[in-house]
Amino acid sequence: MPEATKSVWEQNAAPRHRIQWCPGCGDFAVLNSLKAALTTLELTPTEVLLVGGIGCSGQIRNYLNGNSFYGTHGGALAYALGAKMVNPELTVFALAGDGDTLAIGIENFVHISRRDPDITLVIMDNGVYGLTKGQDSPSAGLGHPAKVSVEEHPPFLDPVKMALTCGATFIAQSFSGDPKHTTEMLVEAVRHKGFAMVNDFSPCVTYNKFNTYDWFRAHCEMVPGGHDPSSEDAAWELIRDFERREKLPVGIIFRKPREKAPAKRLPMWQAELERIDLEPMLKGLR
Ligand SMILES: Cc1ncc(C[n+]2csc(CCOP(=O)(O)OP(=O)(O)O)c2C)c(N)n1
Ligand code: SF4
Repeated sequence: MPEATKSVWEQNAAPRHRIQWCPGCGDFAVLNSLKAALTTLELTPTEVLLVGGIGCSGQIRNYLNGNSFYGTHGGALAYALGAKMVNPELTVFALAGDGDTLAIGIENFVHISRRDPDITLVIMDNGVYGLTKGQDSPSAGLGHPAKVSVEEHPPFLDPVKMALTCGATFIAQSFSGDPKHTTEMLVEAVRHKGFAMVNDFSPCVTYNKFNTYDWFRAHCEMVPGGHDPSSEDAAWELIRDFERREKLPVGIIFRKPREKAPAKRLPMWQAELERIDLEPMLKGLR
């Protein structure tokens, strides 16, 4: 099974999805890390749903085998939640940009963090709106706004602080320049039973000339070995310590067991779904 799974994830999805990212985009490494994580987890494409955001990052689901869904900008988490509620057996990913998650989709991010469903969110955080040609996103400057923009800029919105404030139970960061570590974070995120966020720093080489690979290498620092991710106080202390030192923590910042009961399909939907004949829909896919 692992070998079969490996070969299926290593292939790119259908050839009609020619990769459109700019050479050097950080999203390539996230794609490879996702493939490696899905292989490690021994998941088959039919067990997985990849919900893409709208943006360069959201294209990632076009390049992977597996069920996938493309909705409206900002909606990835809402669609992911809906799918998980209907089919709790699915391993559901929302794969989106920082603009998608922290601007137009911010309400979904807040309330998914509160509800804590068993979904993995991967943010490809490049500090800009890549697809629409490089406007500032809420994570512009990634903590250093004054240096990145000629205009006065509101403070950086930190997805880690947002997720922790709103009740998410797994919060990690990674850097696509270290794909092995990104893979580890993705595996841990999927294994977590609850809402898991991995904020991956994924450079936009075309429009963000400030947060470059070298900039991330200089600013990302591993969460120290002695950190206790199960303690919310320790997570806040870690965040403040990194902020003071103008560094970005990569690793697991917070992880605590989910307190809510595992999701079950509502009986109403169970009855509804049992009545539906899936055969005609599946015919074209066989
Ligand atoms: C409702 C709506 N508003 C705006 C847009 C235009 N739009 C498309 S992608 C995008 C932002 C992309 O930035 P981000 O989510 O950070 O992803 P990236 O391209 O950087 O990976 C915007 C504003 C849209 N498609 N739909
Ligand atoms: S514009 Fe930026 S985010 Fe989009 S593909 Fe190119 S490098 Fe990647």
